[in-house]
Amino acid sequence: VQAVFRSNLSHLLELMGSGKESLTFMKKRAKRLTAQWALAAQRLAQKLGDIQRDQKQILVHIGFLTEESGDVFSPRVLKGGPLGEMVQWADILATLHVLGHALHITVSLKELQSNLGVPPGRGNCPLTMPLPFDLIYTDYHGLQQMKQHMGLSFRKYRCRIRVIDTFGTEPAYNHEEYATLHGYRTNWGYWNLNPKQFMTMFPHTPDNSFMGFVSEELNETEKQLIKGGKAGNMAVVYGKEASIWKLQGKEKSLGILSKYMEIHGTVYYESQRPPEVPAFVKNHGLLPQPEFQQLLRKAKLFIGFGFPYEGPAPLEAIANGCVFLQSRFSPPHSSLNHEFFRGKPTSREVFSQHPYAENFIGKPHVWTVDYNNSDEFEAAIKAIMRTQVDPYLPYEYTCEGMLERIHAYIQHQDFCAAPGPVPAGARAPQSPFVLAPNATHLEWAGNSSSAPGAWPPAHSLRAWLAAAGRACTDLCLDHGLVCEPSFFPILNSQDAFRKLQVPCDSTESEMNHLYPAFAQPGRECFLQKEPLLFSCAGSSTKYRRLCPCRDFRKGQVALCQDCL
Ligand code: U2F
Repeated sequence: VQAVFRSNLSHLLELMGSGKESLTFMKKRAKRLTAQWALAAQRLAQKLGDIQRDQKQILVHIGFLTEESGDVFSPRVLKGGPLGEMVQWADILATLHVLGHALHITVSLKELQSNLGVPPGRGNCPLTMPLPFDLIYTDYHGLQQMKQHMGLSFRKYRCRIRVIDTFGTEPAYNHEEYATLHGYRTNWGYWNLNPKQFMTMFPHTPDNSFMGFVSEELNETEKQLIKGGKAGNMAVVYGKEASIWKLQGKEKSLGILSKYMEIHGTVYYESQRPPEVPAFVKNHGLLPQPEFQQLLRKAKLFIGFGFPYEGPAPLEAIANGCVFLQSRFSPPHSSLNHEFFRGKPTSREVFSQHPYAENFIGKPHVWTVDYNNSDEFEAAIKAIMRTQVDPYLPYEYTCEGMLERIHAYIQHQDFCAAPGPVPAGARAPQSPFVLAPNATHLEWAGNSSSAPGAWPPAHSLRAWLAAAGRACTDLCLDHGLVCEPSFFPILNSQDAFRKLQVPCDSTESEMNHLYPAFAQPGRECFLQKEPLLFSCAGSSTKYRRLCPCRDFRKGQVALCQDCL
């Protein structure tokens, strides 16, 4: 059966069921965005032409909403709890539905079991049963539940699973044996999945797939209207929970801000004003999403005081013509030094409250400053008040961008296929690379048909030897490219080192998430022995890593030029 784009979401809304506050929030959102999805589907259909798309049978099991996992989020939907996850799941459901696939949605263990065909009363089913789904989208809670209730089928079918994982899982944490031996074992990781099966909220590391969510897009008339209607001295503070107002050192910056602007907040409260919120702040209480958007449309500035990390609201603010001002973290926050990230399966260092806004959007929309430096802070506020900005939304966060990306994943990502060429190891034949004319990096020289169906296509590969201490994620960005882990297997060879003129005295093949790499002392070259450990993330001053990079589409970092 062919998948046909859908512009009507009413069937999806029925499938989503009811009862929980979280589901109500998600349904309202999907319904409100119907027109945007429909228009995006029309545009993407035109762009793709008459390409063949199979309709997939897809199970979406939202583990964190099940009673069995505690469902801590639903009761907090109306109380200022995190809504970012709800925003994302609503958009994932809408995307899969609009792309024309057949959805089955479960938010309880019972529904999960009946969809998987586990006989009632047979908790841990030891049999391998045929799985009626091509794809399963779930989260870490759901993954655990499936492992417990699918018996032997879990092993067989786990390649069909996609794990929605807000902050991401780096390869070193995903490989069970390696994580256990080297101190990367956390509560979440070590599932031995292909790291690309984890799908993140922002493009944190290319080791995972970037899933994302959407923000509403304005048409030209709306943009002009909003620009005209801005209150030049109105600021809205980022965060719905009173606790963010207790963050250290905030009083001083708030005091400075209040000299120039009228400060608004959307902090949840029960009966009286939360004591943490100063009297000069105009607090609206937690607003329904559309009213929050209206507030952003009037405001000039959206300001973050360090928490929450990496949520959707700054993108919405920027899309509605606000400037986003946020604090720089120095030293950066990570799972090593901050409670919030502790136990998360990543070593990523977060240099500001919203690194995506800082690195992918930047000025004039995003200002990242040191809040401990009052002069720098005050200068930023003054400069912002003089700056005119247009509403801006990166393509990858529009409905069309999200549909395009997920379409490409469904069409091309296959983690069930027999593993590609085993890392070539020391006996590798000639690899299809040449040293580029400027002698700094390798380029692909094979014809593109040498790996039919390979995705992303190998001809977009370019490879460098990074400086000591540099991660491949950063090295590729330095060259205006992005690291592409699926190219590691073709790069992992003695021949690649040779062509790059790396002076290897010896070459070993070992398990290490930083390999392939060159160790200057001893002039040793190391190849990767375990394909699951290929990792864009990670660095050590001991090694110069060998890094595969690729190009990307403007505003769509997940896809290479020829990836559609
Ligand atoms: C992030 O979760 P949050 O829910 O705290 O993320 P936000 O950026 O605050 O925004 C979530 C949505 O809340 C909406 C707004 C956003 O789409 O339109 N909203 C609202 O409806 N009413 C209001 O008054 C104010 C905002 C992140 F997404 C999570 O993954 C993290 O767990 C969490 C902690 O870092 O931060």
